[in-house]
Amino acid sequence: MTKLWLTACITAFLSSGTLTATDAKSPDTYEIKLSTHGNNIAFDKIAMDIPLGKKVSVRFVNQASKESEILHNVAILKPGTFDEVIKELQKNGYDIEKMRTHPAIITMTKALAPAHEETLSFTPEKEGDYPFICLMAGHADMLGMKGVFKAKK
Ligand SMILES: [Cu+2]
Repeated sequence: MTKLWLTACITAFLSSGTLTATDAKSPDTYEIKLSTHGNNIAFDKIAMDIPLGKKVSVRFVNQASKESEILHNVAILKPGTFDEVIKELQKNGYDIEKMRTHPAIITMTKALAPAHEETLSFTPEKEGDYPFICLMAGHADMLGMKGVFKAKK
């Protein structure tokens, strides 16, 4: 009898656990649209507040004109790592794909041609300023193509 009751309890516990896990897979996603500022070597937004501990989805569109042929990307960095990322990028001759495995880079798009887009997502687990930068040669370091996501409770 006790055994049966226990089994029922465990089954109930397991199925409720499964339900919770399923629910946790579809939390509200905080959506952000980011683009270039037309043909300028700049993003259309410089600073944005984002919720802590929630999935943030960033849709980035290169809005430069087709004739401009300007490539852009977006890399989202761990707080406080801007200088080290730029140093490494300059050291490797602006090979942006080599940066993909850099420990300071949370996620990044590929180099995108005009009118192309890519969506990234990440979940800021710690309060702080998460820089987002364009890794193309000179864009972030010389022309200031960068901004910051401010993760707050
Ligand atoms: Cu750029």
